[in-house]
Amino acid sequence: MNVHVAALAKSHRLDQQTTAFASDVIDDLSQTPKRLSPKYFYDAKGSELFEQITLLPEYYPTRTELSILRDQSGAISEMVPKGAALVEFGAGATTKVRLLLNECALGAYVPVDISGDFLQSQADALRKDFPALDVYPVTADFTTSFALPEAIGSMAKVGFFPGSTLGNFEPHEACAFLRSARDILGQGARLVIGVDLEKDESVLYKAYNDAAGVTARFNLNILNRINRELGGNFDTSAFTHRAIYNRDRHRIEMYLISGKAQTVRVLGHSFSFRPGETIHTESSYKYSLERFRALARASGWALLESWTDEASMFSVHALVASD
Ligand code: AVI
Repeated sequence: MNVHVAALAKSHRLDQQTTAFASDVIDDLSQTPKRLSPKYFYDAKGSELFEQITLLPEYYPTRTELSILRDQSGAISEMVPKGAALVEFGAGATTKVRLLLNECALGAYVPVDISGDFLQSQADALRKDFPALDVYPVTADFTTSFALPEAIGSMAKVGFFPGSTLGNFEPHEACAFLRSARDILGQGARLVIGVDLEKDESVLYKAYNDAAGVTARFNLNILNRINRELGGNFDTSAFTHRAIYNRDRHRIEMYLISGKAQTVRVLGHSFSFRPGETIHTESSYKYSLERFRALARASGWALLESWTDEASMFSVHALVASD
């Protein structure tokens, strides 16, 4: 963090998380081209908008992954040793993990998420519906190293990373995450992971440019969040959402585009925009089965099995830590 942001954080009495947000926003808007990190989409409003995205007719990933987990729950549960602890990286809606909890004889469930309050409410709901299951929530940024609860020390470990969140990491970050997950879970661990697949560009385009404009509101909300939490003065009506598919890099790229020449202030910093200038807010990588398997291999994991839906829109993989 630069000295200036540290001083500002002190004078504005910002907490630790908001200070990190401020520091990243000021650094990222100072870059050419400008960017913002997609991890800041998910405040309460952004999480609500994301839940709405998952229900959109054009947004196929969530319902397709759910159908694979439902159809293959028997085969997936065979990859999960009896009495194992299931460690979920990031805790969203519990719909997906419930499919595994119904099928696998788990020893414990360990959801890991940065948002402690949300985590506790999800853990409480699961305890109510699965009274025999030990739930040990861990409040941590799952992209960094964290300690597993002592209570699961002797249990076999299985990681769970659904939703193709891996696709929002740059390839080097995806590799670092998979290596870190392997270190955290330990020798002999397994990992069940959801990965979105490359497909017809028009299907991808529509999934990120939905007719109802929910993805646009989700994208623009990051500017509202900067206004709310950092006292920024973005005029959100002067920016528009755009998502394109970059075929060479196998990724959807989301941008916010300035509709005019304007200057925006955030915590005493000024950022000037030209008409048409972009802020790159998210990449969503789409993998072929081969490219994902190569990434897993290079990150310390061997493939046990892969499952896809009939149209090969989405994939779920069971991996085992290689020695
Ligand atoms: C969370 N993540 C996997 C979503 C995706 O598809 O990359 C985020 C998202 N962005 C726009 N729509 C959905």
